[in-house]
Amino acid sequence: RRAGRDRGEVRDVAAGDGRQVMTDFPGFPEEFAERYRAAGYWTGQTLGDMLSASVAAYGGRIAVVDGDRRWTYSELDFRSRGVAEGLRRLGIERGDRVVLQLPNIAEFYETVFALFRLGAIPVFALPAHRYSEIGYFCRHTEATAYIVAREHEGYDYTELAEQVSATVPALRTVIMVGEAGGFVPFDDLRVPPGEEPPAPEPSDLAFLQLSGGSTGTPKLIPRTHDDYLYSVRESARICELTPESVYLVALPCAHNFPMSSPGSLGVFYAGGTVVLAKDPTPGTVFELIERERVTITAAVPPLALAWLAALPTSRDLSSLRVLQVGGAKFGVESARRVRPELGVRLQQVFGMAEGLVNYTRYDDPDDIVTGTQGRPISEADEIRILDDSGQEVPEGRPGHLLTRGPYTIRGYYRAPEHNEEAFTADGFYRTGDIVSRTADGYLVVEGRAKEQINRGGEKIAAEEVENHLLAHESVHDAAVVPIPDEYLGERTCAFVIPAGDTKPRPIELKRFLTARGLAAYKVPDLVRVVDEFPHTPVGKVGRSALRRAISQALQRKDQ
Ligand code: OOB
Repeated sequence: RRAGRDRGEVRDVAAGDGRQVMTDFPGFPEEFAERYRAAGYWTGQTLGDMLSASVAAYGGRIAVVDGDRRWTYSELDFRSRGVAEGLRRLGIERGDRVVLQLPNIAEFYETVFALFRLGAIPVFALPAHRYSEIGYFCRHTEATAYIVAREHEGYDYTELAEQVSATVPALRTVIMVGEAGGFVPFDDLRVPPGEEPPAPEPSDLAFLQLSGGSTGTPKLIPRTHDDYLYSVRESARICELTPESVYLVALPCAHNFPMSSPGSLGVFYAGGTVVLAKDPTPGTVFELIERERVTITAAVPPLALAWLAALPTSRDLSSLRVLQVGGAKFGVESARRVRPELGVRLQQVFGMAEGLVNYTRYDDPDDIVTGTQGRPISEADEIRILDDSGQEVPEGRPGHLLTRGPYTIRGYYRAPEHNEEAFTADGFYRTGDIVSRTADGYLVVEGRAKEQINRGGEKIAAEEVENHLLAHESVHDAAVVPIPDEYLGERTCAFVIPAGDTKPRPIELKRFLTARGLAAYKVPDLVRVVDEFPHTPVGKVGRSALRRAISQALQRKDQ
């Protein structure tokens, strides 16, 4: 093994020439790693080992359903070993980063396990991402390959793939699922399995997950086999997954929630079945619940509300036991509707790709299930709730949530400066969430301190959008803030100060952002051109004043 680099701890930028040695990301300090191993949280397995164990125990059972395709555990495993060999033949090796942008199709799992077996590092992009995001992920991780599907929801990814391959020098290979044009067809990877590649270390970096972020550039989250598997196993236990469980992936499969809370990986660990929904509309979802006898699924709040709004249905939903809701705050009024209207148990999930995940438990009383966002997975999850001056707040009072634990990262990937701010010296992650804690240790999300918009579970970093707006010649300054929205929880409003006498038109700015390759969900819903921004006493842009101004203006309009 190539020590250091594979562990993701030290990147071998030659020292000696006076340059600083660069670290990919801060790993868990040895003292903590030892403690987590001794406590049995980290078991020394890799995600590939996890699949192997399930193949041994449940080989003939169905692991994945995608339309008419039904793969058993043995078949998924065999296929992923073949794809691993196909990738190896293309020169993809251990430690290589591979940007993966696939919709909810079975190839996603085939590829992810192939990469895990090779010890190559998937970078999980979302289908909604465009050149601005994908180009950045490829460059920032020095990815050697990009794997994408030709088409999804009416969008043809060819041009995006061409643009990425033309502008990212380190990228050697673009692999396309479906009609591949000039790219490597995914089917070419499907060769007989080769010799078993040397297994990655459990403490190695397993993949890079995306952060919602609050900064100008998206941050990448380095998760190891050891830490992620712990959260997967515990999530499967808390959610009582068994080989009989049938989990419907309605959210984008690469997101942390449907991947590991307990998500598809929790199901693979437990020997159950993962069913992929190509879109999350009630029509598609209800049909799949009936046809596949789905027992559990996960939604963001607006999706859960859309499903409730589509009731009653002629579809038989009686197999469904649990609806998980998370990713954004699910209001108590909405939460109370789930059991009576859908006839299933609600589970609230408050998680983050950086680590910490909270669940309400199945045996919790109704007021906890509807009124809180759950409690941490592990007794080893350390929670601090602090006021602005860094003091612990009394029970029940809101404060900044900080956390540290056996599956929470100690720093982002290749972001040393940002890590200084986002983590305390003793390794706590500053989540940017404002929460309060009940006497029983349940967390209630009260708000947010980070400059982020949570648009129905989709996270938008204000600064990232502002930077794109500032690139427009008629924009002197920009501030992007959330505005309340009945359905999405929040939408985005961009305030802009014009650079000269010509006021930029909102539609023109939106088109400009789209043309710059910004994902559509990040394009502001509203654009307001103003002469100046309010300022706080310390001279920062008065974001809360802007939020108030736009909310009041919209309310006036509604009346
Ligand atoms: C999940 O992960 P991310 O990384 O997309 O976003 C994390 C952020 C949290 O810091 C919080 O601001 C917000 O999303 N959030 C919630 C929430 N769940 C997440 N805010 C209020 N109520 C909730 N239930 O979103 C994620 C990852 C794993 C499981 C579930 C969600």
